[in-house]
Amino acid sequence: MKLFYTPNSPYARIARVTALELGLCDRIAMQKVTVRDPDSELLNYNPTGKVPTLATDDGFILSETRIICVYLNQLNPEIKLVADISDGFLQQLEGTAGGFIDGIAVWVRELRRSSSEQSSGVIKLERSRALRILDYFEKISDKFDQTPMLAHITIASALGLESRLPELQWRLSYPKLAQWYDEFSRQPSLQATKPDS
Ligand SMILES: N[C@@H](CCC(=O)N[C@@H](CS)C(=O)NCC(=O)O)C(=O)O
Repeated sequence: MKLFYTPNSPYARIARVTALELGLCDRIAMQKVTVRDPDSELLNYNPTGKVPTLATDDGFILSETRIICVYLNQLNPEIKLVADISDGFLQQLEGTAGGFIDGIAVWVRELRRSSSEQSSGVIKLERSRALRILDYFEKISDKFDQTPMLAHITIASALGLESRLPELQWRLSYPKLAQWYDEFSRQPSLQATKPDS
């Protein structure tokens, strides 16, 4: 198997942490690639050009972080990393975490555009979405634990974008979440996949 990634992609980070937590790294070749690049090697495999991409041993090319994590989890089903269908709370959290990272990623991308191309409407929308979700996470943070479930990994990967999103300034307003995040981030799989600041 081959996992295509970029070192700073929060989505690829989720797949990389998942592979580490499931103990699958000796079965997966990690292939660093470029994105948004017409010469990227990834385009020979996946027309979406997005990371993470997983090339499976049986010849399939998987896109989308959750699909990749579900695939990886079934290779080591003894660890339950993806929310089980019977666990309503974790499914809910996984979905909200997915909406959180999607919104933050849009916000970061918008800020990377030149200021004349940026949309203040998009930035305002994503800022309020992120704050709403952070309010919710703070309220339920006593239900978070340090188990590396997909929901937790997704939230941590999204919050890991803080270095590229100084406007977010979330730590003081969300102290319980910050405490959970700082402890969760100390785990070796999170440390090994830390984005460049
Ligand atoms: N919905 C996708 C999002 C993945 C994604 O957007 N990845 C970014 C890197 S963070 C990417 O590959 N961007 C390349 C591009 O936009 O062409 C997933 O869940 O995997």
